[in-house]
Amino acid sequence: MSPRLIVVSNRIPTEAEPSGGLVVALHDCLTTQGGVWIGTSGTPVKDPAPELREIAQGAYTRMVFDISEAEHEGYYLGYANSVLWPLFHRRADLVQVQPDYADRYMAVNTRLADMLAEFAKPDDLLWIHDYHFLPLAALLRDRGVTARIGFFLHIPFPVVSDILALPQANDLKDWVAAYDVFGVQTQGDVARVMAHYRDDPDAIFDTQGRMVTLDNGVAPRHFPIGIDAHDFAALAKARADIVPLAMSPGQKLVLGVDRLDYSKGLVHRFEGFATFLDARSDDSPKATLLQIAPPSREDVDAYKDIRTELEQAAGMINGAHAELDWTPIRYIRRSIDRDTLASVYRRADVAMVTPLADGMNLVAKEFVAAQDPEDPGVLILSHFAGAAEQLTDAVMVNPYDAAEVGEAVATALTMPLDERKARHAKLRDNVMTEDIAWWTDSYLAALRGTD
Ligand code: GDG
Repeated sequence: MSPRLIVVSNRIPTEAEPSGGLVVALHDCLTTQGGVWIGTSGTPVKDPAPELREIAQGAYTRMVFDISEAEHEGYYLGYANSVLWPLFHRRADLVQVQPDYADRYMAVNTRLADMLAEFAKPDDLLWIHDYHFLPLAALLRDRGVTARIGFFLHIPFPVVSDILALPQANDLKDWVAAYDVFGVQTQGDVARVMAHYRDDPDAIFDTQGRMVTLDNGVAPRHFPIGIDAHDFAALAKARADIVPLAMSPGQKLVLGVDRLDYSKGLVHRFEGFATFLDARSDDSPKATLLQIAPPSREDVDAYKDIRTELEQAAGMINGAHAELDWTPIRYIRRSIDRDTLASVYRRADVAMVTPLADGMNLVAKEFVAAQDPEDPGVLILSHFAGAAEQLTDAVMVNPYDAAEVGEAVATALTMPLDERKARHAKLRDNVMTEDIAWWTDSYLAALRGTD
């Protein structure tokens, strides 16, 4: 019998049939091998009980724990999303340092560690997800837990110089080193983790001076996350024509799909698209950038600013370039359902995935999977998306360089079919092979120590 798997993530799916790549993948592996999925209950309460509460049982069990209003502010909105998120996305300028943020973050992690220490058995496998729970293994080891504990960081690991802006910069090393597997998205992330330990007397180096393991014999490893590519390709094909897009014949569709987040580079993207518009001649194709941007974390100040900035940029660009039959930027600030999204991906001629920093970016992979291999669209991809390590046949751009982004749009819109097919075939091959099942299998093999 395989060991029981305990997955911990801030949010857990509440419906019996979850949707979304990662959630589905974890659901599938828990369903197959049984286990427990633990997360916060979602609604802050006055007086959180120090116990895990079972909310559903089936092929696996779902358990939640409560957090207080003050913890929601300090742990979730504060330390996780106003300290760690900006810092790890190279925006130290947006970090808000307040003493109670770190205290509340530690309070939530400590309470969870107490509950897990009581709950976990020595032969369980614990798989902790993301920046909300970085200290968990260190806290569990303090409580005598000997089970194997793995961590996966969905967002980029920061550069050493930025880590100094972290209120608990000294603790981060111990937090990382307490895991049996410290998983990150890319080789670049592995190098940044390693760099953090360069002066650590206990780190072990190879003959070329490269660090190979942390002091507990564990090395960070990269596991680039994938999508459920076969299913998504089938969905996009089946749904190709379900949505009327209100485009005139000959108009081209350029697509952006991102949570409304400053790390996604949306304002830079609009500016890049504007340089394409500035340079186009009357007979160039009329292209519309359709940006789908569901709001997120609206209680955090930095997210309010980005919304205003983006709306101003879209208004100015449309004011300058729109014609009676053509709106160059269409911006939808809400979520659309997955079938509709698949249909829009399928019909887009170009996707702009131009984050300033991104752990992986699943939109790039979804676009590739959704395209028709016989007449594929073109992916424009930022060097700073984790996906850039795998999707090297995209048109690569520096998202800070508006002129380069504008030229990439022009190149993508006029790319000959042969080149589009050749690039897409290689991209598709990667997305189909290194999919979400490959990712969960490789991570779990490492966590079991059987790889
Ligand atoms: C974090 C890391 C890493 C977006 N708008 C709609 C919608 N979406 C879906 C997309 C995609 C997902 O949301 C976004 O995933 P990303 O990977 O692009 O970005 P994050 O949310 O920031 O995720 C990231 C990821 O974790 C996994 O490790 O890749 O780097 O930041 O699936 O399709 N879905 C629907 N309607 C929308 O309007 N239905």
